Amino acid sequence: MADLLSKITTNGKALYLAYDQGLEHGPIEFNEKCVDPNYVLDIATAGGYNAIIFQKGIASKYYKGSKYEQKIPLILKLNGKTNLYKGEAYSPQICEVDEALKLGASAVGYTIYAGSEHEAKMFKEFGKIVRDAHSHDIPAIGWIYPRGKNIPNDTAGEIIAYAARIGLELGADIVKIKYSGSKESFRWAVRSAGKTKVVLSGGVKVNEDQFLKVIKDIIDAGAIGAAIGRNIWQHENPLEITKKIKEIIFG
Ligand code: FBP
Repeated sequence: MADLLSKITTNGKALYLAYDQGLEHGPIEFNEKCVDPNYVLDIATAGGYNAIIFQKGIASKYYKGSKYEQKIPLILKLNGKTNLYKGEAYSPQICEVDEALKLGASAVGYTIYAGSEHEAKMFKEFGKIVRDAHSHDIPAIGWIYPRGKNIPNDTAGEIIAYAARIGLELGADIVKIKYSGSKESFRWAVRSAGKTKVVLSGGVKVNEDQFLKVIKDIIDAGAIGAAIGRNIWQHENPLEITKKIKEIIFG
């Protein structure tokens, strides 16, 4: 499994720059600078991130065939939804593994809203994605976010540990989970994920010290790193905070 992750890790650790929020939340997340995917690609390459995360539209227009393609690996997100959709949580698949490979992807990602009424559909789609990805020797990353009317607190310690375990059970190579609120509860999530590696999902932009403390907690707890967006490209100095985060993750 270590070989499968070698293109998107450094000594078993990882830092990914996520930029799929334009679909998930809309341009409300952006300012004049970070609305431009090239701005984010510049941060990712200059900051030495292990990979950039895009949906297929941005991957085809800004990454494939560009100067960035040789500089930074791509993780292609295969499903997505908008904030405008208010139904029970479901994120349909909008791209196949073979399309991702044509766009230059070194790994694929997929969001599962565990506990949602549509859980079964997402499990089925992800099952095929894991199979297809592994048949092409690339890793599959599960964004596992328990969500829906049955999940009153989606960041409770036992819920986050369950999310991590779901990743292991479904065959994800890496599981991307939210912070559970403490180092101890996150450690249990990492234990629950077993041989599936764990990365943190960032969340809304917060005070820098607060964010660095979370990064330290999750690394102490055994996570391999983080897949984050807003706390970086909304930051007034993205490369400065990147450097601090890398010191914690890579030592
Ligand atoms: P952030 O670090 O900006 O939170 O990005 C991580 C991420 O998983 C993105 O990949 C995704 O767009 C977003 O969070 C989804 O967040 P949510 O579903 O909680 O609104």
